[in-house]
Amino acid sequence: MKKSVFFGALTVAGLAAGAAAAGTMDDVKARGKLNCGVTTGLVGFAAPDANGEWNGFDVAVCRAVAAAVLGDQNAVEFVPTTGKTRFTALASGEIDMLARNTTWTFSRDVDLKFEFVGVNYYDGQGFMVPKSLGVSSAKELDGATVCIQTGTTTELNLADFFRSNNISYEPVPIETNAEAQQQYLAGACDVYTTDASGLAATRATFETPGDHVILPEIISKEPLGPLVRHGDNEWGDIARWSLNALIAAEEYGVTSANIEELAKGTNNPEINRLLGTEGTLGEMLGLDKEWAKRAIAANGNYGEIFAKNIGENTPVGLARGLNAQWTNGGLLYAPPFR
Ligand SMILES: N[C@@H](CCC(=O)N[C@@H](CS)C(=O)NCC(=O)O)C(=O)O
Repeated sequence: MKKSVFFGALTVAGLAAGAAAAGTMDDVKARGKLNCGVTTGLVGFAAPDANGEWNGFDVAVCRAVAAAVLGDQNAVEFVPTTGKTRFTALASGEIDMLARNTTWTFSRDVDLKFEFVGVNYYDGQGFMVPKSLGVSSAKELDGATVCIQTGTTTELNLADFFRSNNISYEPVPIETNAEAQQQYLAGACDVYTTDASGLAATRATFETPGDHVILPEIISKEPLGPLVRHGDNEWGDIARWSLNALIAAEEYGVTSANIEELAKGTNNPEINRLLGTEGTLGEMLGLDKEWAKRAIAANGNYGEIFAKNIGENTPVGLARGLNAQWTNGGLLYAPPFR
């Protein structure tokens, strides 16, 4: 055990000390499987299909890491977690990483002692209401009942927003998105509030999505990304650079269609370092030369993963917006592979 962990009494108390010790990569290799925490189900982000196979934008991050480390994107045990249980699952060692639309905040880093390895979706909190409510702004929601998932930043932002606008609300606390959807459609609350991406994903599953509107206000910053425990930098590096490999691949035009060809060597040294035909980046991570090639080949580059799971041609229908590459006016910017 290289490092013991102390958790604040009100945060994730009562966990086995030392769960965050280094050696996660060795544990994952010995087990032959990555234990990856995801949601209990959010269409487009993480959800099992009819055969029980998990798919989605967050699931693809788990699969990329499994491909990099274990050579098999299917060597993943997907562990469903709620807003409340996700941090205990990670702190206790039940999961090796969490990829579950989780917002990078100060207290989750510094107090809960987790390391966010990057951002895979820049988001913000929004509100959805039935059209029949006749509301066009969140500021008109005085006195509304609001469905809200517990253990989330959503809860805290909601309180801040209503307080700063001098209006009141009645929370209807809920554990999972499925339950929130059910309660909202049953009229148990006037409003559902969560990350705007989550609202789009939820509305996409409604029988008549057009009966519901997403209000114009985005009341927070929600940088969503994968996280690991503090105290195991080697493992953090693997998760961070696997995500960066997906982002860089899009920037350099490396796709699932051309990766085999490009992996024979190109005249672009950065692509060569990324795909392992030049340099020793894999070795520096404790992996082989083709770690990033496998991570990218698993489900394609960041843009392919976005388009397939949540993009404008899917029912979720999200535009790239802030999640465009920096070369297209967005915030996605992978540091150099050198
Ligand atoms: N980003 C916020 C909210 C995350 C969150 O829990 N979102 C809900 C609604 S989009 C969700 O993922 N639900 C899936 C589930 O219930 O498992 C946070 O990190 O606290």
